Amino acid sequence: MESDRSHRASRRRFLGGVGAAVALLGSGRRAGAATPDPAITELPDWTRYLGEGVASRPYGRPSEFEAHVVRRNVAWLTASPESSVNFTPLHDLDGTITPNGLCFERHHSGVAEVDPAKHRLMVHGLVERPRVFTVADLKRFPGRANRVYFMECAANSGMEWRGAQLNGCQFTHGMVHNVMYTGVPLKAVLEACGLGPNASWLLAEGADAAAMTRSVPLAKALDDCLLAWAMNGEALRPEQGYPLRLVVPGWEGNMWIKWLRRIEVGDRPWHHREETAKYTDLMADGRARRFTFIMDAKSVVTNPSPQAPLVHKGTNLLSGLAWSGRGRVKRVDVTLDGGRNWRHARLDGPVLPLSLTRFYFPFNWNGRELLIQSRVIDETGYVQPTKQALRQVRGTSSIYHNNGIQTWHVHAGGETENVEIS
Ligand SMILES: Nc1nc2c(c(=O)[nH]1)N[C@H]1C(S)=C(S)[C@@H](COP(=O)(O)O)O[C@H]1N2
Ligand SMILES: [Mo]
Repeated sequence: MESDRSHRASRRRFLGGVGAAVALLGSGRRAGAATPDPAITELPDWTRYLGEGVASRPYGRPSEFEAHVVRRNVAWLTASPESSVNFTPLHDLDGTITPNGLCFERHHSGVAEVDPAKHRLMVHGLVERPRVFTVADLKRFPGRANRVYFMECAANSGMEWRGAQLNGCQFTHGMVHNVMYTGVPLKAVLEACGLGPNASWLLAEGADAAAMTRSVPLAKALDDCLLAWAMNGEALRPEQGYPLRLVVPGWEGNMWIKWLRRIEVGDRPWHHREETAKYTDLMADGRARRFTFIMDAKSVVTNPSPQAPLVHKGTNLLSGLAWSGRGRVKRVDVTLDGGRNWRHARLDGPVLPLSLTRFYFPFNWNGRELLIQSRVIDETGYVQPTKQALRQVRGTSSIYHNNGIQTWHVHAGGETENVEIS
């Protein structure tokens, strides 16, 4: 102890000397500066003292100065926190990958805390060899795959059908996340069970208290679905379905069954609750559209946005995210004047199919009002529609599949607001 303390004291003295030298240099460079910047002239504690050792954070966590970067929920949206949603803080993130602890959560009966030793996946129905797998069994399949996919709840932006409502892209667009999944192609597991001649649909069921089920066309299951046990290199989080989740690339989040425990193979869809009473789209004429599986192309400017207003006059970097359930993002256009002039944004980072794509657009801000929008075009040529165009086809009674163009109104002071222009 004693030697520790004297070591620290001498280190302090030594660094104090360096500090004085830095201060001299600083004032020498900026001759005449009235108030020297203490961030330059004074040595902070983190330079003066040793930091924590390597044994103090066995599982790392973000800096305490990032404590505001969290998932948030909107209390009045749902009747209970167990059947509810929180939102990814898109305005505080960059790149394309969502950190595991910030992936939005949508549960119908809360987070199931599943013991993997007691978890099984049963595959039965129209198969030649019904089988029960442990997660360890699935990890022995040779065709293991790593794929980056976005997952968007069909209800993302669902509160905006009747006009601009929530102030923040976290709340208007935060029911989306993008991670690298590790798992086994569902095709390999189904083939191991031997598909029956009439097999054409399957039912996936979760082990949570909701025992959520969705029908999935067999063609999709054989195309690119995964049974995933990992996200971004580590085990799935309980919130995301630990120990096993169904990955249905490009299709609505509701089909990505978490805590997956059962797959029944059949010859027709089941028409359960989640595909009749919920996750259907009520049209203007009172009829409902069923099985809107694919998430259409969508984009949003994440910065600036209501939670991340403009503060700097001069050069700024606009940033945002674009994605499409039909393939790759081909182009993103940005306007600062409510759609009079459109410019191409620069895509940066990997542009993967069925994955979030990052875009940037530098601009100069002189304090004037702006009406900012982004518009994505995917590789099929599909162009993200305006909200008015969407409503012409869909009416205003929908909840799901609102991929209309978002407008942010930057006021003269920089505050930024969710608005619509017509
Ligand atoms: N078992 C089960 N799976 C589920 C759900 C659920 O409540 N239970 N919610 C679904 C819905 S509606 C969505 S949008 C996604 C949310 O996944 P996330 O929590 O990883 O964001 O999971 C889907 N899978
Ligand atoms: Mo959802």
